[in-house]
Amino acid sequence: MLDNFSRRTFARIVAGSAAALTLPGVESAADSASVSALDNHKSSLSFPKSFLWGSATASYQVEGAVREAGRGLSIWDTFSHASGNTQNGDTGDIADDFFHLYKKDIQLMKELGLKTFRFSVSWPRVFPSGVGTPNPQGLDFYQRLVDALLEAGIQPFCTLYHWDLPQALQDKGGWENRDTAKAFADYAGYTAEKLSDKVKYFITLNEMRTIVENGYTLGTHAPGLKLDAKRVAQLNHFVALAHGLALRAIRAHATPGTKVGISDNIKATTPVIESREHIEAARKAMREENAMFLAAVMEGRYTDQYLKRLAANAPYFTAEEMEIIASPMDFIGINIYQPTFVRADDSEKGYAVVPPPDSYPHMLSPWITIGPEALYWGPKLVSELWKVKEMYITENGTSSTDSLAPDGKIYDTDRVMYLRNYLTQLRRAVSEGVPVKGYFLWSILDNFEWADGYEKRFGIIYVDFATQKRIPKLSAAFYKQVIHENAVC
Ligand code: PNW
Repeated sequence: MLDNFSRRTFARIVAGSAAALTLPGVESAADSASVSALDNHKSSLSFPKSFLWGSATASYQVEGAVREAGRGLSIWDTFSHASGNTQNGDTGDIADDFFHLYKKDIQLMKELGLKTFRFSVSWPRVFPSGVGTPNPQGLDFYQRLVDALLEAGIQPFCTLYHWDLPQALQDKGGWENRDTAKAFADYAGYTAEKLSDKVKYFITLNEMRTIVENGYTLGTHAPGLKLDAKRVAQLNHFVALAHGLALRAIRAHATPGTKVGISDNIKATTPVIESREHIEAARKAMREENAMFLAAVMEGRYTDQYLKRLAANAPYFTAEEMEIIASPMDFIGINIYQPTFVRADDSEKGYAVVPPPDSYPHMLSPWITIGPEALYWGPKLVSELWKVKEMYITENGTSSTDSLAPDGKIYDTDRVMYLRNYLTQLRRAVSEGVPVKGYFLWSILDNFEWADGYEKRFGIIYVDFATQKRIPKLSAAFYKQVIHENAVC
């Protein structure tokens, strides 16, 4: 990596001295000066050669075809079809029809120059009732998808759980039932065995925090439950256990050399000011604010403060379970959309989380407060705290109004602003040696945004849901250039 940067620096010095020796024509002087200034600026924003530029989706958000090829029902079919749960009563019945249109969409990815694509497998496509006999047609779809990606020169990253739990398992208690963790491991081992000849990277669970908080605490996501703190803490533990069991099952069944990790939406603790005391506070907060998952997975224990906070609501767990949860991973994926600001504090914790003031700027989705530094501090603190050697930003991106201009195009300058600033901070981390090896923009296509239905668009490619027409947005042109130049532009 350093090699790459120093070669560029050398090239810049050579280019600079050559320019000084030639006398430019009067007319082009200003032009060439600004172009070379731009070149210098860009080379200072470049990424290592092997950096994996990607984009991400999830099965229920894009596939549609919910009643095809033997697929069983998931909790999202049930939840989205019940009234009042999603914006405008939207469902994923058709979504982007990716199940049928994937080849065309991969063509679009290829035109952008994507090096990798993160998709998720729908558990009820592979095991319609969660356990038992697999449905060969389900797996067949993912085999064709992987083949098409490889043919386009795109490295597949496979997530095994992005929230579409088989309804049959929810009927038996879902993640509150310890058997679900075991069922997940069986499905994960089976699927990895079948795909790992062609897929090198597997992610067990996507966003454990969202599964537990939105699905079982707030009730805003499937299965729409609002459980008490004790039940939540216990199922939180089973979700972590599911990750560990699945990781071991994948290792037991997949081709040697397969890499396994996680995608967690950590609280990206960010110092309010970059001073020694606030940075120290953010470091402590990274561990404590992520004690329910990432710290447990990395350390094999729940922090003392976490257990103290939960008191009588603390989960029941065994030493053996904690060891399973902490089975060594090959990489960590983190999803970061917004910062969690932290300041130093005299309290026992030694830090305080600072909620955003009402006037704090955000993107179209109010929860996406703008804090590009989160993409510097998030990966930096995670890698320092737990000595991580390989990391990926498995999601980052934003919603935008995305209205069609009179010329039929979408000029999403706000999304470009967001991406440019976040990527600049990511580059800052990478240039300091933080081992982030790739970045997945959420998302390649507008899609079913869970409870927000189709109203919040996150794609860099616009989807007209009535016709399934795709229109690349300005942000797609921006990302194409970033990938092409391997630099923030
Ligand atoms: C992630 N929050 O969800 C998911 O992994 C994607 O499926 C989703 O489409 C994307 O982000 C955009 O929302 C999140 O409230 C949902 O902090 C909510 C939050 C974070 C992530």
